[in-house]
Amino acid sequence: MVDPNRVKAFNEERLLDHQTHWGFLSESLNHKGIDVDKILNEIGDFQVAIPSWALGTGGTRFGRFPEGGEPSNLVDKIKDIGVLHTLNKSSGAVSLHIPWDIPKDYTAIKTLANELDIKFDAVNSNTFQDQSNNIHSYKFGSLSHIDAEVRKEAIQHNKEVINHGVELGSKALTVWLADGSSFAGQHNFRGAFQRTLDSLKEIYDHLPSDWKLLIEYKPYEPNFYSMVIPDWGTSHLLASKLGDQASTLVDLGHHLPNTNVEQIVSLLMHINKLGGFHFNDSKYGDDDLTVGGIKPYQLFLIFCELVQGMRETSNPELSWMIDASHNLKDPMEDLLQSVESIKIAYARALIVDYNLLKDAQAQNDVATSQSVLQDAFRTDVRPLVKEAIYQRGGALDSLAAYRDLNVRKKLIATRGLDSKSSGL
Ligand code: LRH
Ligand code: MN
Repeated sequence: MVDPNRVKAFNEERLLDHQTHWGFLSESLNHKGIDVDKILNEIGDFQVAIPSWALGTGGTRFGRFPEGGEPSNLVDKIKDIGVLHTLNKSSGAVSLHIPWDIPKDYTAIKTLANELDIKFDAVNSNTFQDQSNNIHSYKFGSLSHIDAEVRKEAIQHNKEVINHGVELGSKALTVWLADGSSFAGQHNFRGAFQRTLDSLKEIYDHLPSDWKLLIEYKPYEPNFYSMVIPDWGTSHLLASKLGDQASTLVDLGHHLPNTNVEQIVSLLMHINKLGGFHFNDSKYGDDDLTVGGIKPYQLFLIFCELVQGMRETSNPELSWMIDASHNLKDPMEDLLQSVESIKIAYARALIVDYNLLKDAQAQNDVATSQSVLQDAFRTDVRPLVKEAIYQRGGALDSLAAYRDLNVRKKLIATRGLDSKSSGL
């Protein structure tokens, strides 16, 4: 879809302007004693997994406004991620959702992904919808369901998702449960928790020894009185009872307003039980909006905890994934902007002077602690992110390149206006 030579030509027009800004920034960072080459490599190597369910227009219950040219099968989804990765050299992984994206031909899909330098990150199970071949309904839950036969079917589904992942080379299963209640008295909290734990144990025992089980929490929706796994504490309780291969997945949108998410991240890293992320942003609920589009300072503070945690704890390697849903924007433009926001937040967190911060914290010098962080946040690190991507053959401005190359127009020409992608 995207000819790398067109990306080269696109960059040539912008190189001089980039080098001016990059020259100024790298000099000022060097002046502060920052190891610029080390940061360039950390930012350049950093890959974010693209959700297979966010390459189309999910819409809301009130309406869906598709752009056209959506990928209606897994091959086209991998190809679209290939376009993103060609432009930003930062989207080298996909997170599949089963059964929305069951590969028809493992070898063909792996070959295509390999050609596009795309790896398979965590696979996601789905026991929040009834599939046509379901024997039982998940209306009243799945792993927590009062009926053992329903739990058995949900457990079997998760085992099958693991098997699909093993075929693809994935190393993690993400479990998010819609299980809960919408009316007080509808179910017994302790019973639901215990049934969920027992079900997860059977799934855990099916994990290959080098796999992770990522337990995703969410305070509400689609249940509106209680969720069986509403918060990080419950997710961690389950993960700690299951074993070392189980950890907590933090979806940024799964927090009640004003929750201190960076504190949750730091504590889970402190106990080596942070498994990964679903990056997005939100104003009110689980809005699944562009990363860093509403709370960029929170995203920066989260990465400050991640940078310190990755240097000072032995938390296992994390799964870096986006979880988004689109209705007003071109899905691929939104994903390009989200990946860029993540890299900008990470780069800002990497230029923080943590020694100065620790000294100020030791003196209870609050103003200095604040300014150490704000100095980094107020530094325009975009030239550094662009340089890292440019050095790997990507576009100096992935969104502008995407438009310049008329990608959406070409997709509509080949797939039509009405092609619909599976997912949310
Ligand atoms: C639930 C969730 C979960 C996915 C779904 C697509 O809100 O964040 O991660 O399974 O979105
Ligand atoms: Mn999620």
